[in-house]
Amino acid sequence: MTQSDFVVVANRLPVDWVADDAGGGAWRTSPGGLVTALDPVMRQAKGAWVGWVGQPELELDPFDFEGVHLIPVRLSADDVENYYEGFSNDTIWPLYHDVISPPRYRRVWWESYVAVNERFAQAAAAAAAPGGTVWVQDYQLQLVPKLLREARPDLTIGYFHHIPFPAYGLYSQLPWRRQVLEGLLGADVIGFQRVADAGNFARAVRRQLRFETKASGIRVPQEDGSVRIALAKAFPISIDAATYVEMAERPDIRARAAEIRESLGNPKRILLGVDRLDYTKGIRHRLKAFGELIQDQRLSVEDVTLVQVASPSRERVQAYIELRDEIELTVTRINGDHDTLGHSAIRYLHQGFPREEMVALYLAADVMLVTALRDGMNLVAKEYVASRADNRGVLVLSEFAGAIDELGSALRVNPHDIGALKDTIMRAIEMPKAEQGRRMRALRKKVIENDVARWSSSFLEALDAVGRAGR
Ligand code: GDG
Repeated sequence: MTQSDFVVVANRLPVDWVADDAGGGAWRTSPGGLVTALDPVMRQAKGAWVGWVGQPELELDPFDFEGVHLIPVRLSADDVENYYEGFSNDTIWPLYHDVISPPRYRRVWWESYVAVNERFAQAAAAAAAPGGTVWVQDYQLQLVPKLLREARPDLTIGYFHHIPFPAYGLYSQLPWRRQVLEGLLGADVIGFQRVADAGNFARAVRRQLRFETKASGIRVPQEDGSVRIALAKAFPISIDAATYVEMAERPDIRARAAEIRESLGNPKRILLGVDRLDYTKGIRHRLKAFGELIQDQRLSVEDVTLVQVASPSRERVQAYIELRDEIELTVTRINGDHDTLGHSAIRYLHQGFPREEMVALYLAADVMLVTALRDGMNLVAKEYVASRADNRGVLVLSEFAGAIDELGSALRVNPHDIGALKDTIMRAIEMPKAEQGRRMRALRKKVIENDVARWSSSFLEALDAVGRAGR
């Protein structure tokens, strides 16, 4: 079996199986920043990627695709129910997003999480060459760093956490809080989105495990009496900004943006929300504020339309089923009360769209509403900014999204404060062009300078420094 010097381990492989009409099909790279960011590193290092293909019960041999060695991990239907939908998405996800929805603690889910993490760790241990580097991604695989270190002490191990790490008072609810911290501390570098996330993690380690921390370093005692230093630091993720800039300049995409405006009846202002349909994204708060502005007659449906793309997500998890019902009831009520025959208050789309269409929507939108109640980073905010090469448009950004740390020139809002949210939406709608330009230029500078390539290279440099120190 071939081994690689660089291995990525993520819940999902970076490919989707696209079936054709003739009963066959083909693999296609799944669109996403992580794949793009790692592509050059993967090709150069002849890297391997360990992950699930996204379909239960499918047993596949490793295969090469576009220069990357893909190593599928099989998940049974029970694994999907307990490890993925259960522990990952109904325990960790709500707990780490400040219990916006109550987390459910079920022992059978935890047992499955342990078993599946062991399977991923074994696959990674087999795939990595002696002295190689392994980069583990995200909250589904928090136990992998420790398991991997036990199996392969020769490896340099990184872990990146894409979602928030909660304050200790919340984290300490987790019945398996010690095991998860120990799992993560198996890594040499543990990356977070925000400085505050890294701080919450270090505090949990001090309180639960009594390990000492100093600046970003955590002193992890080893069995032989020595001490290993694990680094817990912020590496804010970003997007492939150049691709968005390019797409925003394409004549076909610009024409499509004009067509979108036309099809909405050329309103004076278009507001846009783009989110996975998730309770963390604050879609209900956004709809409430917008509905009240129309009700109060501060806005008219003749002049302003809200386009809300809510892409389908985790549709078998109960909290998501209930959220969808609630949002769709709210949209229907607002539209029913206020639509005219020619104009709709809200254009709601429970669909996924190609990336070109997303950029056309960004270009068509005068105001982008990112009202997350808690979000690791929020890439949609950065995509909107990168797309606005015309230096027009206003970003309304929640202070609970990681992106606010870099995007201070956005209109900052606390989405729980509906009164403030309404006023901020009005301010965005009425903002003079000169102020739009000033703010957008500052935002674009940040996003273009700190793109996803810089994110991955700064993480890998930190990891490499630790690896070299240990050799
Ligand atoms: C997690 C963290 C963190 C959405 N709908 C469509 C579509 N999208 C794309 C967006 C964006 C991505 O999906 C969503 O990224 P976000 O960052 O906004 O949010 P999560 O999915 O919750 O991601 C988050 C991120 O990981 C990275 O670390 O920022 O905080 O929760 O790229 O454009 N893309 C297309 N059609 C859609 O309908 N093509």
